[in-house]
Amino acid sequence: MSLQTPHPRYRPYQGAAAGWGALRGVAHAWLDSKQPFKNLRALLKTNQHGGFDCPGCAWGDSPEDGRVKFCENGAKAVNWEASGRRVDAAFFARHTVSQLREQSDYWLEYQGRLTEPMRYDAASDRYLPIGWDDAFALIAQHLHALESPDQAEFYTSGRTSNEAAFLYQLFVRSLGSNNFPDCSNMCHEASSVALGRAVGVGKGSVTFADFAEADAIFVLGQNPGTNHPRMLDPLREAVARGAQVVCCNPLRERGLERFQHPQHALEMLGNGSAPLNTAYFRPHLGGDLAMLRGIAKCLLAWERQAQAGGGPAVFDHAFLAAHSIGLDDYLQAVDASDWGQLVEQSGLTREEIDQAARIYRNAERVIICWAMGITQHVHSVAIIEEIVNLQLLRGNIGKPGAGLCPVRGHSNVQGDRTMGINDRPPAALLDALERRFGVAMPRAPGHNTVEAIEAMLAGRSRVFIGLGGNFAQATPDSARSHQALRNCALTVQISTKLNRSHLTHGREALILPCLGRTDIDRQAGGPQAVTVEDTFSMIHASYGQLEPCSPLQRSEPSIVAGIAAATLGRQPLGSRPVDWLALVEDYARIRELIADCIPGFENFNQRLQHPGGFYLGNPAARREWRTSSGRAQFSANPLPASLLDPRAGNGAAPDLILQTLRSHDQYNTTIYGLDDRYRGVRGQREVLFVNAEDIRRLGFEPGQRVDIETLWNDGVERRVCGFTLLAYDVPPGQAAAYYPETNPLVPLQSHGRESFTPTSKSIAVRLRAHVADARIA
Ligand SMILES: Nc1nc2c(c(=O)[nH]1)N[C@H]1C(S)=C(S)[C@@H](COP(=O)(O)OP(=O)(O)OC[C@H]3O[C@@H](n4cnc5c(=O)[nH]c(N)nc54)[C@H](O)[C@@H]3O)O[C@H]1N2
Ligand SMILES: Nc1nc2c(c(=O)[nH]1)N[C@H]1C(S)=C(S)[C@@H](COP(=O)(O)OP(=O)(O)OC[C@H]3O[C@@H](n4cnc5c(=O)[nH]c(N)nc54)[C@H](O)[C@@H]3O)O[C@H]1N2
Ligand SMILES: [Mo]
Repeated sequence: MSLQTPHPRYRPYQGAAAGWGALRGVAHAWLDSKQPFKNLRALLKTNQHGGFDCPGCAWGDSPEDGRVKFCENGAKAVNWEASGRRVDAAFFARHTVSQLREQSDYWLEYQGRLTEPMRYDAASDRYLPIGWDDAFALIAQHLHALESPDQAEFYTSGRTSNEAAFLYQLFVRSLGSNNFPDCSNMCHEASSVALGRAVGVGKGSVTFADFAEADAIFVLGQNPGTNHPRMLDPLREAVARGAQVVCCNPLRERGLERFQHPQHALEMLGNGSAPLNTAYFRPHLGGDLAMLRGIAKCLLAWERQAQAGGGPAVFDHAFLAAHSIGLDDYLQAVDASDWGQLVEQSGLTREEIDQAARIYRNAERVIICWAMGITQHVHSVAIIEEIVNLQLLRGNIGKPGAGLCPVRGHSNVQGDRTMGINDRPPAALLDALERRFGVAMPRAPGHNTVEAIEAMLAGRSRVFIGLGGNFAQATPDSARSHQALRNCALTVQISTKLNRSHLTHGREALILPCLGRTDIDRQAGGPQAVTVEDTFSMIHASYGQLEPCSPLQRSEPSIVAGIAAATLGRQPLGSRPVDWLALVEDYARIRELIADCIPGFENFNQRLQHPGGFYLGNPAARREWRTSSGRAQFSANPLPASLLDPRAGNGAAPDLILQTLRSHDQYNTTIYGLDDRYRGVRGQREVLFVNAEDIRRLGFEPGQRVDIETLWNDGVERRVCGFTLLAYDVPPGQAAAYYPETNPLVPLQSHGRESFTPTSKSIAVRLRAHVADARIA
């Protein structure tokens, strides 16, 4: 357990990414779990056939390969879930909720696994035990008391299995609502919107195998060394066979620069670590649209030269003619984007853009990967449409070794959307559900995360149910999202570990403890598997390996079924009734329903038996375009007038533009420790990364403590206090700090156009000296 120190210790990291530091990280997480021997056996089953899917990230693996498949941060996730510590009734008897609220997020989760259902008791300000049936009855009573089912919010976090997610959406839609705020709204929603419109499917078009065939891989706005460590493997292999890996990131992320394979012991003993990138560009926050447009402008110029001089074409004309629409309008937009603006907005020089364009042109097959550095801006949908535009010009979609790769976060966030966790469900899904169950499904759009917070704040929604996650801390504008939860008549959190969402509750509140991915899930029909979908649309089964730490924990599907049965009765649905409780006796029964309703899941139970699972397929990867025009669509977006929302800054020039990101020692709101190894920070998370010149320009000194305030036009004060200024290699005008500590700074209304994703990577801020000032010793 790393201890909080009053001042952060900073020493630049000299080692490679992964390597010995990673091995130490694994050993520490493992020993700290309090049940190392049990967990070692579990670890070896991570991502193996017959084992469980790693509850870490959504990166996929080669289905054929039998190697050890866990990484440092996957091992942390497993050991964190499989903790030997317990948060039981005795724990809650010792602490009032007000006392628990004083503790850090780190401390709360560190206390261990939740073991039995608890109900908040206002008189004693404590959580007291409650039986499962009474808990379900309380939820049913609150849901029945609503005038409309749209007065409740049904949140999902992306660890939820396909089986639980399918039952959950069926239950909520049977009640009559599409209110499905989910973590995806804060994550890859812009990818879903942009890809859905441009190529017909809101998912990536590549599979794991494509990485071995790519000539160039662009990695935009992503820190895989920390957040998708298994992705470094194919990247390194690509460099080794002479392919180009091009990184675009304002920060020099260690994991993108140099890398040692943690599973190759011999390499680790040597000192050599392979350079991973072959080119590294550092754009402005939100500058990627201008950079990509600049690359397209170079390609267009070369294409015109080729046409004039009879050289080989730069564009893939056969592909463009057969598959695309909107090229002329797009090329006009490219012509209209002038170099002065492209250079200024991208933060790159004309020469750098030119270099990126040459790499792009020289590659026959290009994969573009991206994550939160791309999706959490105001104009994220336009950035991702520009990724598609670029790929279309050279036919880089739907051929081996090329394509679109939004790298998903949570291990089943993509599967949850496939199962219908969607506030704007496609009509085809609702039609299929109606056909299968003979009951009318709600057609009006439901609430996404931002709209759910607004509805609870305004008192329009009065019940909140969270299927996993940590709504209070993951959402923007913490003061307002906390108030939103407190406004509710009932908040219910289905969770594995204690977090702030349990302590920021409605007038009545329930904590329902559930099994995690690593736990053996026994139902009447025997031990059950659940299924998940990775970022490459591979569906596979996950079997828990560890004995649950309490007989009172229940699985997510059985909790959802319990709520549904209590609310709707045992046989609720239209002409083809569903017996919720019978369904969870054997999850194969749930999968039969999924097979009946969700395209691509025919013979689900049989196909699941295949080692490594099965590929759901993606029409765009076959060059079938399920768009409004039946073709892949160019988008002719003008460059944004500003990289920020016009309301940001509120007329004043911001001191800095802040991005909020993850340290190496956290999983979203779950804080494993207070160190960020690759960035060289130890013992503290309340640090602000700024370059030394900006620190001086603003009249401060490195090591000084500051308060950070948001500039936004609604007159509301948003501030976090006492952050230590760390002189760091950040481009001028930018700053970085950790999520979730800085979530109070993100205005609820500051979200992506069309995506509603909070702009967690571009917040206009001003710094003030912290009153009780102190310096790094
Ligand atoms: N260990 C671990 N694994 C995780 C998670 C975790 O918290 N811990 N979280 C999971 C989840 S849910 C997700 S969504 C993913 C998140 O994975 P990432 O997207 O890698 O997560 P962030 O830490 O938000 O990193 C964003 C990166 O984008 C860069 N960036 C920021 N703004 C811009 C920009 O405008 N342009 C460019 N080009 N780059 C920019 C930042 O410098 C940073 O390197 O990871 C998943 N995996
Ligand atoms: N400022 C800022 N805010 C952000 C982001 C950012 O980059 N910057 N990133 C956004 C992104 S990409 C995401 S995905 C969201 C994440 O938002 P969430 O998914 O809501 O948050 P997590 O921190 O992943 O949730 C952690 C909690 O989930 C519970 N849990 C863990 N495993 C299980 C399980 O198997 N079942 C159940 N039922 N519960 C479980 C535990 O109780 C744990 O406390 O945050 C978003 N918020
Ligand atoms: Mo995410």
